[in-house]
Amino acid sequence: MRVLTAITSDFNNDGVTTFDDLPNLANTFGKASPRFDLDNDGVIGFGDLLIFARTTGEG
Ligand SMILES: [Ca+2]
Ligand SMILES: [Ca+2]
Repeated sequence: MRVLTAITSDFNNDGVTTFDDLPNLANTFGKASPRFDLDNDGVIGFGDLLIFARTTGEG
């Protein structure tokens, strides 16, 4: 049974959040993209960047 995982900042799915994941987020900036909407406000913006920065280096 597949378990849905929470949204993380690991956009390229390599197991860790690094700056390699940043282009994926930047590409959706200003758009509505649930996969990258870390603060869940409906659009990709600075709040999501802040969360990304805070989680960089985490698994
Ligand atoms: Ca990653
Ligand atoms: Ca957002």
